[in-house]
Amino acid sequence: MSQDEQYMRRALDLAVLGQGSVSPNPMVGCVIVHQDKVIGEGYHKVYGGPHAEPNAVESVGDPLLLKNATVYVTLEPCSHWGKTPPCADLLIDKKVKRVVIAAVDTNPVVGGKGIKKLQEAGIEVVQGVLEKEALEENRRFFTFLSQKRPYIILKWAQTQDGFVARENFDSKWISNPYSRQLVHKWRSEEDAILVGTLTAKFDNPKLNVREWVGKDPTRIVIDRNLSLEKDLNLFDRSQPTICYNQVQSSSGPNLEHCALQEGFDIEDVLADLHRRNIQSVFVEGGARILNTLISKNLWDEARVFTGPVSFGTGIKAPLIEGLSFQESDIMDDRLRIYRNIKL
Ligand code: AOF
Ligand code: ZN
Repeated sequence: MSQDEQYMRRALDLAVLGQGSVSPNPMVGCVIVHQDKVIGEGYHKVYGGPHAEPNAVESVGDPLLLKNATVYVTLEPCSHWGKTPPCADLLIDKKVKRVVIAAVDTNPVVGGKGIKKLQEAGIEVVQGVLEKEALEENRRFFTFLSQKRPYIILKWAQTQDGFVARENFDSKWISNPYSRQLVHKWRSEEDAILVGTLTAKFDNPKLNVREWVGKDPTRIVIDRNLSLEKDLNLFDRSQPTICYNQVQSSSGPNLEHCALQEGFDIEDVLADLHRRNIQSVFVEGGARILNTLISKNLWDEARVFTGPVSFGTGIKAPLIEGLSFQESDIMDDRLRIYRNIKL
C-alpha cells in the first residue's frame, strides 16, 4: 500500500462511523496530513450536518499547518451551497497544498465541479486512490443516484434441497441465535425493510432491531387489497411503516397507507421509495416478491442462508439463474452465501 492509500484507508474507515445517520447522503471521511503526520480527522456525522471536510479542518490544532497539508477525502469535495457551504471553497480558503480523492461525486449538482474548482485555485488534485473501495462503501448512495431507486438487498434462508418454507409457510427451522442476530444487524444498516403480503400474514414479523444496537428501519409492506389483519405486528405503529395498496385507506401516526394505481408493479413501489429518499431496502421475503425482483434484475445483493435440513416438499427457494449451491458458494459478485452458520 502506498502512503496515499494508507491515509485514504483511514479516511474510508472514518466514513463508516456515519453509517445509519447520514442517509440519503453518502458516508464521507477525511484525513489531513502535514509532513507525514496526521493533524486532523473528521467524517460526515449526520444528515443535514457539516460534511467531513469542515469537521476535519475544525479538528486541526494549529490552523497554520493547513497551508502545506494534504487532504484525503473519500468523495470529491462538494461545490454547491446545500445545507452547508461548499467544501471545495473551504479547502481553497485554507490554502491546502494537495487534495487526494477516492471517488468523484456523481450527484449532478457536484459531478466534477468540486475537482475543477480546486484545480483552478492551483491546488494539486489526485483522484482515484482506493476508488473501488470507495464505490463499494457508498454503493447504496451511488446506486440510488444512477438507478433512481433504492439499493436492493435480498435475503432468504433455504434448506439443502432448496425450500424456504414448508407448505404451511412454517420456516422456523432457520432461526438459530447467530443468524437471527446477523439479520438484526443487517436490518439496522438499511433505511427500509420490505415484505410481501403472505410473509406479513404467515410470519407476522415485527421487522425491528432487537438483537443488535441500531436504528429501526422503515417497514414497507405490499397489501394490494387491504387483506391483512390490522392486529399484525407490522401495524403496531411502533416505527414508521408504509403500506402500499391499490385502494384508498386512512393513515395515522407511524402508519401510512399509500395508494398506487390499480395493478401497480414493483417498479412503482421503488419509484415511490426513491421519491421518499429511501436509499436502501432489505427484502425479507417472501418467495414471490424475491422472484419478481430477481426476474426483473432489480437487485444489488442477495444474502442467502443455507441450513442443514431438508424438507422434501414446500415453497421453493428463489432461483438465480446459473446458481447451483452445490458447485460453489460464490457464483456472482452480488451473491453472498451463509452456509450452515452456527455460534
Ligand atoms: C462532501 N463532503 O462529507 C459529504 C458530501 O444537503 P447537503 O448540503 O448536506 O449536501 C449533500 C450532498 O453533498 C450529497 O448528496 C453529496 O453529493 C455531497 N456530500 N460532500 O464534500 C461530505 N457528505
Ligand atoms: Zn461538502
